Amino acid sequence: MLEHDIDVYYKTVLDLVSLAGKVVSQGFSVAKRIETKSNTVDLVTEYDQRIEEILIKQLREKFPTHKFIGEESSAAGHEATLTDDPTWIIDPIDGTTNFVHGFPMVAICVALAINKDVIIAVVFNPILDHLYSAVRGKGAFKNGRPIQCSKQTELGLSQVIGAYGYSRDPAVLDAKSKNQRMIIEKAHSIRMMGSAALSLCLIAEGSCDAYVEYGAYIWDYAASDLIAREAGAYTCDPTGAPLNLSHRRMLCAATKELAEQISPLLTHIDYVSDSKKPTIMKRFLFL
Ligand code: 2AM
Ligand code: CA
Ligand code: CA
Ligand code: CA
Repeated sequence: MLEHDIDVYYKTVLDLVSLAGKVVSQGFSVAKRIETKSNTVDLVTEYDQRIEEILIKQLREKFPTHKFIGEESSAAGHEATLTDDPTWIIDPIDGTTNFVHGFPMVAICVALAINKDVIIAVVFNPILDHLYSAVRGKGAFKNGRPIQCSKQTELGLSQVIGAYGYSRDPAVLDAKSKNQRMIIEKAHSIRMMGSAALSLCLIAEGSCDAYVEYGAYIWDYAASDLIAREAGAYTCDPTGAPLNLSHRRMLCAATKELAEQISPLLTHIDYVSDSKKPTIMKRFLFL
C-alpha cells in the first residue's frame, strides 16, 4: 500500500465526515422520526440511515472496488464478514439513544481496514466539535493535536467506563450489573457515556482509564480501537485473549497492568458460540 494512497483515503474521509457532521448537528435539536430495531430500546432515526447512505455513496464513487460494512445497511443488524479487501466500516451515529434524547455524546465513526487491519480511523462528535483520528503507526489526534492515554496501572485509582447496551435479557443484565459491582468495589468511579466509540476516545485522551462492554459491534469499535491504541492504550478481549473486533466484546485500559486487574473480576458474555442467545460464562483468569 503506497503512503500516497493512505493520504488520499485519510483526506477523503476527513472531508466526508465533516460534511456528515453538519447533518448530525442539524438533526440533533429538531424532532425526528424514531423507529425501533431488535427491541423497544434499540432505536434508529432517519438521520442514522441518511448519514450512512451519504458516506457509503460518496466513498463508493471515489473507491469503487472497496467494500463496506455499515450498521444500518447490514442485514438485520448483523455485521457482514470482514475480508482482506479494503473495507470501510461505518457507524453513522454512535450513541443513537443520546442523539434521540439530546445528550451530546454522539459520534460518526469511520474506519478503513485492509487485510483485516484497521489503518485509518475517524470518530467525530459534531455537537462538541471533537474530531478524533488516527492512521496506524502515526499516533492519535484530537482536533489535530496529539493525544495520549493515562499511565494508570492501579484499578483502585481508576475512573472506569461501563455500559448497559440494548439487551434487556435478565441474564445479560445480571452479568453486566455484577461486572459494574465488581469494578466499583475497587475503582474511583464508573461512568456511562452511551457511546462505545467516544468511551474509547475518552481513554485515548486520558480522561478515563478503562472501559469494558459486551454486545457492541465491529462498527462501534473499529475506528475507536485504533485511536485508543495509537494513544498508547491496551485493548483486548475481556478474557485477556487478543481482541477480535467481530466478537462483540471489548476491554480497553490505559495499561496492560490495569487490564490484568479488571479481567479476572468479570463475568463474560459470549455472543459467538450461539448467535441467537448470548451465553453467560464463568469467570476465568487473564490468559
Ligand atoms: P449505537 O448508538 O450505534 O447503537 C450504548 O451502550 C453503546 O453501545 C452505543 O455506542 C451503541 O451504539 C452500542 N451498542 C450497539 N448495540 C449494542 C448492543 N447490543 N449491546 C451493547 N452496546 C451496543
Ligand atoms: Ca454504535
Ligand atoms: Ca449507530
Ligand atoms: Ca444502533
